[in-house]
Amino acid sequence: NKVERTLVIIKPDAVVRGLIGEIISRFEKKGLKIVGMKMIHIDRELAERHYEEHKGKPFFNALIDYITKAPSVVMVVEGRYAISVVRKMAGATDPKDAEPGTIRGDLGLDVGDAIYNVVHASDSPESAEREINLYFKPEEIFEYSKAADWFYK
Ligand code: YYY
Ligand code: MG
Repeated sequence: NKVERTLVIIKPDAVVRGLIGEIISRFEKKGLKIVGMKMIHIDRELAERHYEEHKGKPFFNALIDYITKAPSVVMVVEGRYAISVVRKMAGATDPKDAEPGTIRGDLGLDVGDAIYNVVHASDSPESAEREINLYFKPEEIFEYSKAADWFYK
């Protein structure tokens, strides 16, 4: 019964396509708790820090162009096994391979110079901690009860 926090980014392609509500709604319906959320236009410096593990790869520059092309919505999402659950909800990296039922499988297909795939989700406890700290100050993350919390206690 491990409660985790993970970083989700609703990427620029999803924002300009009007999919913010659809994506947030999936996490809410699953029973995950949004404990931090804001819209930001990610700049190149932040993008390069976020994706530092991919520096030097052929798609790196196109990936930075993509993620800085329009505003994003960044969220801290909390819940039981949230890191792996949200990765599963996101689906495979390339939307053409992502299963229907997943966010990428249902909402994406076209790509640009990089793989435009609607959302980012942290892939491990270490990256979740690093990425949450990259985008959020402690006072931007909230603790609150949801209506159904009492039921599980
Ligand atoms: O974690 P995830 O987003 O599913 O994929 P990563 O392998 O970490 O790659 C990060 C990001 O880079 C991916 O969401 C799209 C882009 N990308 C790409 O444009 N081309 C690739 N061949 C691989 C990844
Ligand atoms: Mg990744």
